[in-house]
Amino acid sequence: MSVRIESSIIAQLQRSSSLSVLTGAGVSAESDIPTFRGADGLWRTYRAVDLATPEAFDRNPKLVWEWYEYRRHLIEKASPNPAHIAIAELEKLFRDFLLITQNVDGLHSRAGSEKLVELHGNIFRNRCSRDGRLVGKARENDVPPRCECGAYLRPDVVWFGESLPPHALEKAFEFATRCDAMIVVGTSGIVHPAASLPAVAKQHKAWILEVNLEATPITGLADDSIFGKAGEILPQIVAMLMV
Ligand code: BJW
Repeated sequence: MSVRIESSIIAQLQRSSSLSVLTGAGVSAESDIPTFRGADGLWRTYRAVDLATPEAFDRNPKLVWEWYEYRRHLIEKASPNPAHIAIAELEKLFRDFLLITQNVDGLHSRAGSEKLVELHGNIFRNRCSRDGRLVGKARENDVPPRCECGAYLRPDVVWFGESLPPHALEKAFEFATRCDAMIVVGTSGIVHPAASLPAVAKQHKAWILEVNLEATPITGLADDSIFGKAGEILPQIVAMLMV
């Protein structure tokens, strides 16, 4: 079923020369990757504090590693959906563009996005849990595998209470202060600092469009909201921009 896109939304995008797109787990939902907080979200089955904190890893590294292995297998089997593809196409339509994603699944890159920052890391990379160095090959005898220094490897993702990668964070906030428009797609808008980006963009006079199944804390500050599936709405926006 197609959702009606107001022509004023298209006109606003046509007036913009720099566009930022902020994405969350909802953008990958139509690739059958579970979100975190929805009805079928990961946090309904698993507790964030047991799996996505440095303390959880210290307490039970095997449990945490196996949970990430399970998710890696799920993501490996998945393919980018029409929302990822539309966002990759948006990149080509704007002179100045930045995709800021909270997703760790790498599906945006697989869809062809190039100008992107991954705020919460990437589930397919590993780093040493002792000094944070990225590690390609691991000693596989243990679960989790170990770095050559003997410490466990951990996925290169950002857990609660940890700092975000400084370069990605800086680039995202810098772009938010100077973009003309920001599209916020498929995020519950509650995890900071990512959730502050729309407010920062708005303070700097950007026009904000939210695309989500439902209202979120972003809805109040968004200039326009379209409620529905990202995989249906974003391709329509791209098609209307290309007419
Ligand atoms: C669809 C759809 C479809 C579904 N189409 N839409 C300021 C205030 C309060 C707290 C803090 C603050 N600053 C920092 C904090 C602490 C904390 C935080 O934000 N806590 C809040 C929960 C209260 N933040 C941190 O700890 C961050 N670190 C940090 O700030 O360091 C400095 C510091 C530390 C401590 C105190 C102060 C400063 C780190 C955050 C790391 C988040 N990590 C995770 C896990 C990543 C690894 C992994 O994947 O396992 O990142 S948690 C999880 O949430 C994941 C996501 O990227 C993130 C956001 O979730 P997202 O993407 O929004 O998904 P959902 O499921 O919540 O929402 C999906 C949405 O899609 C829904 O709205 C649906 O409706 C929609 N949807 N299908 C369109 N088809």
